[in-house]
Amino acid sequence: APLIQRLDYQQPAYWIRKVDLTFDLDPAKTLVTSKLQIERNRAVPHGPLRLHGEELNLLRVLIDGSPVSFRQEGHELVIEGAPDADFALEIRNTCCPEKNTALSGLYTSGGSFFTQCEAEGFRRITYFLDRPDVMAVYTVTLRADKARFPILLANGNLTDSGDLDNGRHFAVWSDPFPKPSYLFAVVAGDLVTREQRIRTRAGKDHLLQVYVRRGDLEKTEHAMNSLVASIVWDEARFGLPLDLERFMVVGVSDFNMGAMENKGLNIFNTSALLASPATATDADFNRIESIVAHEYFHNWTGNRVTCRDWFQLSLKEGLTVFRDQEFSMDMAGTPSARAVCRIQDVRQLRAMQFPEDSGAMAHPVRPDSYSEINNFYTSTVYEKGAEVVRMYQALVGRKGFEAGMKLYFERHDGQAVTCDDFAAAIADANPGSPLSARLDAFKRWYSQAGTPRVSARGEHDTAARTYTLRFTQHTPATPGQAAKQPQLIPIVMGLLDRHGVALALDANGATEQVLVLDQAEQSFVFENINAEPVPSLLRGFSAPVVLDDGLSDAALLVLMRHDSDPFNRWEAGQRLALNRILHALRAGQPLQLSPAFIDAMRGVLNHAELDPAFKELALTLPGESYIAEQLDVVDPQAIHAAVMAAQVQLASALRDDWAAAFEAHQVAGGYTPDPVSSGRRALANLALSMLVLDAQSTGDTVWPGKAYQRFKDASNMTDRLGALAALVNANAALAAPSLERFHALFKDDALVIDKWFQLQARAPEADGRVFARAKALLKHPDFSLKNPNRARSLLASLCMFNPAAFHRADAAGYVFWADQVLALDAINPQIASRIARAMDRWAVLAEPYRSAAREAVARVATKADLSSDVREIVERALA
Ligand code: DPP
Ligand code: ZN
Repeated sequence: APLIQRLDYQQPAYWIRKVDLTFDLDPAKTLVTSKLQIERNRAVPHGPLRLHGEELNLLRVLIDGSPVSFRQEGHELVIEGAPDADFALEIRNTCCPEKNTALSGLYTSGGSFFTQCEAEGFRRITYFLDRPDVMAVYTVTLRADKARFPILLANGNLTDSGDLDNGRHFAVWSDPFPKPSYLFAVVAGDLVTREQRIRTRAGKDHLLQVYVRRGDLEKTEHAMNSLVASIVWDEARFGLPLDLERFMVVGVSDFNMGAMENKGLNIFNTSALLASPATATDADFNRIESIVAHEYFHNWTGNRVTCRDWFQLSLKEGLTVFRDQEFSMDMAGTPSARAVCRIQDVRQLRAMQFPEDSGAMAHPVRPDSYSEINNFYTSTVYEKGAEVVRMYQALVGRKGFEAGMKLYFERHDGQAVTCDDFAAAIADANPGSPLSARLDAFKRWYSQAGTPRVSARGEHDTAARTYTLRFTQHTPATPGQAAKQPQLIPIVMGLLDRHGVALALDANGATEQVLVLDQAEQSFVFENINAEPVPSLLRGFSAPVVLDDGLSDAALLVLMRHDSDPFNRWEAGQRLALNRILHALRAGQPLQLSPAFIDAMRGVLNHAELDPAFKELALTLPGESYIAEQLDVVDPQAIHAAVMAAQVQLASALRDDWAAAFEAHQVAGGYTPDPVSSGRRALANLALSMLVLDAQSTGDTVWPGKAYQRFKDASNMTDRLGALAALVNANAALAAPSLERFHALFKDDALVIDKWFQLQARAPEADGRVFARAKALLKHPDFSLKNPNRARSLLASLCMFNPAAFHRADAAGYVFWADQVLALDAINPQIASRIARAMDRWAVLAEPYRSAAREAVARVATKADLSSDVREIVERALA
């Protein structure tokens, strides 16, 4: 596939203003009749009409009712003789939904029809100018067998429906809002619905519907509640109302992404929609709330204002992730619960985006080139993109940011625009802010890949009573970008004395300030500082950078105990642990936790005021991929050994405290996924896993027995899975019977069986046992490469989330990876290419992993008929 360059953007030669589609739905052969109102774009030179089309069978092409000559060039239908004046184009084609295993375009799942059009799936339904800057008004007629497909849905409002001959029926939908083709959607099948009517602030009535398969209805209550909460929040926080009479959400079990924001007809992976206390964990409930909100928020940030081209993807994704993160924090409520959300988001960023930003696929938030756009739905575009939006807010303030959003919609409602347009709106609404003065420097966040390294050193001058903070910054080279310019970095900070008391930073007595870095080296001087303070920098993780503040363990302990910023309290504890682990790894010595560290952790665990959810995060050691990020040469086995050693020591040293914590954090009464009770469950589950781990080394059988009992008796999935994980992760003797029992209990619930696969493939490796089990699971009757959730539950779990099981001296993990990527590529290139990314960072591996990993990537690359998706990933890896 050719490389597409951002700077090559040109407007299309034609606009499509109106679309009238008719579907005669049949799983084996669906007939699509498309009538398009087309207008030449006079802003660009006259040229042929080139429509995208893939995997289609073309039946006829008419212009203004008459046959016209055309040719097919690769994936394009080319019409030379299109009229200069407005014209009507009619196309008839067929496609084959039941053979569509790529799950892009129109496909079947569980006997129903679904679509996925973002980014370029519409061209697999019919010929079209399948690009986001072509926006049209759609009318859609669906015709299908009434018994098999009683529900017929498309975007917008239902304007007509009725019966046809031969047991068929029809429905006509029209969407009043012009939209790009990637937001088109159709659903047809035997589905049931949960409905709710709401009246919004503006006094308008709306119908909300959640459609799922028969039997799943009782699992949709949480999604519906989340939708209502999202609607209320967006109106309150940003003044953005629901603009549709009817808003529909549909669940499907075969889906490549989490969910999709099609106008008025969101389609969800069932994993991001269905929840009941018995089958979903607290984390699932949270994730569903945030994805339902995310897709709903796209209705403004993405749909009303969309992207001009796919290089601008972060315009809608970074912004919408930021919005869903803000929503989750507001829903969480208390400052502590908000901090827990923030910590979880940062952990995710560090685990996924930081490695991406330093690997073969490193790319700017607004990429410069791609050959397959599906490969750029990345954590850089999403999560780093959200951090960029968060920095706007840090620089202009919350009110200023809201004003900027208002201006953005005033200027661009109904348009397809760019990241530059967004930046201009926020800056223009905030003249005089540190942003508008240095907008060009700020926009380097869109153009430069790589995670900036910031170093900070403080110097206290006793005589002058000043404290000087000297910063340097540097962004490492990334593929195609050797030299970088300084980034604009907001550093939210404070100073503490050595007893933990916050110091005044200025004459007004403010104890927190935002320093804005924009040079390679910069200093800031604070006056009236009597003694060497402890700096608390990058509070709330105010910029997506790696900070080296050179703080001693003693200083970190002050922050951990006293910082007013809960994020930095957590961060200080993580840094203490990280320092220990890195020290051991660099020295090649066994890890030994210090008594001071153990005491600090005990202090956290037994603290009278800290929330259990916060404690759980503070007592969880840094992840293996984040530790790997700190090292120039990565030995996954050594990292795993160090983390396991730390865990065993923490388990043993705090044994009595864990036991007390476990007992003290039982949740009585019925299940609710609220932050307080989910925090208690999280801490109890961590305690239990520590106790079972400790029992493995002492030979104690009490705690494994208790875990087994809890596993059997649990009244909710969080506790049941927590107990099961404690047994499996410690390799307890009771793990095998528990896994068997769990499978038998939930064999008919695909989403729970996904957890069963995932838990086994993610278990801590010891003696190759986990890898062997994962390989055996490939042959399990419930395993299938065709269902993306199932494929990920085994393959991504092993290859991307279990480094010690995957990176083996005998290279068997890499052989497994290559085999599965190739097998999957023949079925579903988008999912194959996700798994392919497990090798992004092969070049930093220690030997013998490095050479063996490279060889496996090269082997995949030699396959002649790879998809363009996987080809781009492996070629970048080898470049
Ligand atoms: N469905 C994906 C998302 O919402 C892509 N738009 O992020
Ligand atoms: Zn999105």
